[in-house]
Parts: sequence; structure tokens; C-alpha cells
Amino acid sequence: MKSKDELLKLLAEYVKDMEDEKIKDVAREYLEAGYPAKDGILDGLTVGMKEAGKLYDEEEYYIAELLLCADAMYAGIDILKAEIKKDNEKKTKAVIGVIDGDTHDIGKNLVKIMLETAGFDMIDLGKDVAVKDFIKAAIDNKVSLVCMSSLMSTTMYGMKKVIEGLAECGYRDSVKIMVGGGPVTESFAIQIGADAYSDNAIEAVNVAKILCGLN
Ligand code: B12
Repeated sequence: MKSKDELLKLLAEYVKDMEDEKIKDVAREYLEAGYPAKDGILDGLTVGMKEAGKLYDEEEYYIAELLLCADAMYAGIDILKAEIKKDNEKKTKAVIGVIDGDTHDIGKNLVKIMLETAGFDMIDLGKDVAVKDFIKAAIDNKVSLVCMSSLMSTTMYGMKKVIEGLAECGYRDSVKIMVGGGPVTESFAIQIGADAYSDNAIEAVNVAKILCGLN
């Protein structure tokens, strides 16, 4: 029987190697061995996706390869997420999306899955979300938490516009705002008036729970 570390390495490797069929077997083997699905997603699949990102930065992978890596990651997630126990007691409503002009949604999807499994009722606006749509969705759905993702330095200031828009509509004090994504830092979060920042999906759950008074 393979150890947890061996299986996590395989999950990461199969994302990086675009193995969207073999990865399903490893994900099943991982669950059958009794290891936590959450770790499989964060310490296996996400690690593989980060490695794929590095290869793209180094120009060893191109767009086609990256998208195939993402397919393999989602194939693994489909199997692992079924086993994550949902905490149905707490149903805090939250909205999540990728800011205007930005179509990078892999990180956002991971954050959404982890928050959902932690018991949040997630409204997913998708990617390239217009500032006005973020504001409208937050107010119309009376959410307690707004989560915004941006992977590009050229789009990240759209988050500030959402925060300003919520204030103009008188809803800023009714909601907590959490931001994240590649170029986003804690100091940027403070600068734009967000309540919190996290650089990964697991930590995002802890931060969201504290923000919403669920801890
Ligand atoms: C995958 C990828 C793509 C894919 C996206 C596929 C998809 N559906 O998402 C494709 C190939 C389509 C793509 C396109 C482009 N890309 Co691109 N892409 C990447 C790449 C390689 C990896 C990103 C990724 O998915 N990482 C893996 C995930 C798991 O990590 P993550 O996103 O950081 O998310 C984690 C944390 O940040 C955090 N998090 C994320 N969101 C949130 C939200 C909240 C609320 C919280 C709390 C936490 C949180 O938790 C996540 C999980 O742990 C990065 C480079 C890199 N190494 O990051 C470039 C990168 C982001 N792309 C870049 C660029 C420039 C582009 C293009 C403009 C290229 C082009 N010339 O066409 C287009 C963008 C088009 C557009 N307008 O959106 C640049 C951005 C530069 C910048 N600073 O502005 C980067 C940095 C590459 C580079 N070094 O130049 N890209």
C-alpha cells in the first residue's frame, strides 16, 4: 500500500503530466486508504497546478498544456470533493468571483470548493465579473461575505471599485470582504479597504470563519 506522501506526490505529478484518467484511480486509491480529501486537494492537486504554472512561466508549457493540467486537476477534485464532509449547520451566504478583465479561475474555484465544504453557501459569479454585477449580487442575495480573486496586476484594482461601490450603496458595513490571487498581498488588501487576505484556499476557510464569527 502506498503512503499518504506517495499518493499526494502522484496526485501532483498527474496534474502536471495532464493525466486526467490515471489521476482518477489515484484519487480513489487515496480515499480508499482513508486519507483526508481536503489534503488531497490542497497538498496534492494544487501543488501539481502550481508546478504547471511554473513550467508555463519558464515557457516549457504553453496554454494548451496548462488547460489540460487544469482538466486533470478537476478530474481529481470531482472524486475527492464527494468525500469532504459538509458542515450543513452553518450556512453563511457568500459571493465569489474573479474580477473584471481577468479569466483566471482555477484558484477561485479551489477557494469556492473549500468554503463550500466548510459550510458556506457559495454564490459563484464566475470569471471576468463586472464591478456592478459583484455589487448587485452581494446586495440582492444579502450575503455576509464577498470573496474576490485576481491573478493580474492590471485587473486587481477592480476589487477596490467593488468595495467603493458597496460603500456608495450603504452595504459596506453589512459585509466582510476577503481578497486573494497571485499578485494580491496583505498590504494591498489593507490599501483597498478589504477586511482580509489569504494566499491559499485552506487558510481562506480559517480567515472566512473568523471574519464571519463562526470560530
Ligand atoms: C493558468 C494560467 C492561465 C490560464 C488560465 C486558465 C484558467 N481557467 O484559470 C490561461 C492559459 C487561460 C491564461 C491566460 C492568460 N494569462 Co495566465 N497564468 C496562468 C498561470 C500559469 C497559473 C495560474 C494558476 O491557475 N495557478 C494555480 C492556482 C491554484 O493558484 P492561484 O490562482 O494563485 O490561487 C491560489 C491563491 O492565489 C489563492 N486565491 C486565489 N484566488 C483567491 C480568492 C480569495 C478570496 C482568496 C482568499 C484566495 C485566493 O488560493 C488559491 C488556491 O490555493 C499564471 C502564472 C502563475 N505561475 O501563477 C499565469 C498568469 C497569471 N497569466 C498571466 C497573463 C499575462 C495571462 C494572459 C494575459 C496571457 C495572454 N497574453 O493572453 C491571459 C489572460 C487573459 C485574461 N484576460 O484573463 C500573467 C499575469 C501577469 C500579471 N501580473 O498581470 C501570469 C502571472 C503569468 C506571467 N508570469 O506573466 N493564464
